[in-house]
Amino acid sequence: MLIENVISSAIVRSFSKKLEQALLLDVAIVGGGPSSLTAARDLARAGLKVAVFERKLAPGGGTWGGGMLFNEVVVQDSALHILDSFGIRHQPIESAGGYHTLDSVEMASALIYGAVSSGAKIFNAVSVEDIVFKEGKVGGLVINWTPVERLGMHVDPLTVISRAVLDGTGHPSEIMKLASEKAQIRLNTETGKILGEKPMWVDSGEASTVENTQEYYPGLFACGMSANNVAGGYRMGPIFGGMLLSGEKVAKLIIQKLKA
Ligand code: 48H
Repeated sequence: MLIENVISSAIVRSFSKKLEQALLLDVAIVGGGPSSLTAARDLARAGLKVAVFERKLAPGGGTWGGGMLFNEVVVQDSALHILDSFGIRHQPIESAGGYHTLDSVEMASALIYGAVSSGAKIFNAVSVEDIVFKEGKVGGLVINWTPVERLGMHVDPLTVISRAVLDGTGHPSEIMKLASEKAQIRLNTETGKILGEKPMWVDSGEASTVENTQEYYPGLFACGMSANNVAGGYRMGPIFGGMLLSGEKVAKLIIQKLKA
């Protein structure tokens, strides 16, 4: 027995099994930010087969950096139950009733662990470069390694088939953009197109992030900043309650749809 060979073949075997099992999903999630990690955890807990495809090496999206690299974020009362369900600690802000600070590194790592330990699979360093759009339906994702994307290598992708696709790509709404511009889908917005994120207005942005979390085309959902960008909501800076509540809401909508 050569341990060098044992290690390498065990990794290849178990990764291949994990990826093969993720090629046919109930829910394919793009991006591992706070909203989609919350959704992934809730969807997996509901017994759905779910995987998150995250471009970066570390999932967590914009959580890690807090506000301007001060690694603390703020969450309001209405989302404390979600922090508590992940075991994330928080402290009240004395000067502002109803708001709390928390360590952004604790938050990112707890969200990731909560999603994975509930049964969601996370594929990091994987970029979603296209959608499957077949017979008028969004039916999955087209994936490739991030280094392949970054180096501009001409390497054909692989495909993931899913009953629902969730765009959790944050500010750029990458999947909704592909749907709107490349598949020429009419999205469920006022104009049928992406309306675009508005400037900072914290309370409006927090409320609209949750309101705008919905199915924008049969089988295609958006959460977090992606939903806000699609529906033209305001931004809110380093307050994260809306992201968590958006993830919680979209998981409920998807469960309702897939279990109907
Ligand atoms: C694979 C991709 C792809 C792709 C992007 O931005 P995120 O943290 O997502 P949200 O919406 O859950 O949280 C938003 C929050 O972090 C934030 O930015 C706030 C509150 N801003 C307020 C303000 O005023 O600025 O994470 C999205 C993730 C990232 O990790 C990307 O790397 C990943 O999606 N991603 N992964 N394939 N095509 N596109």
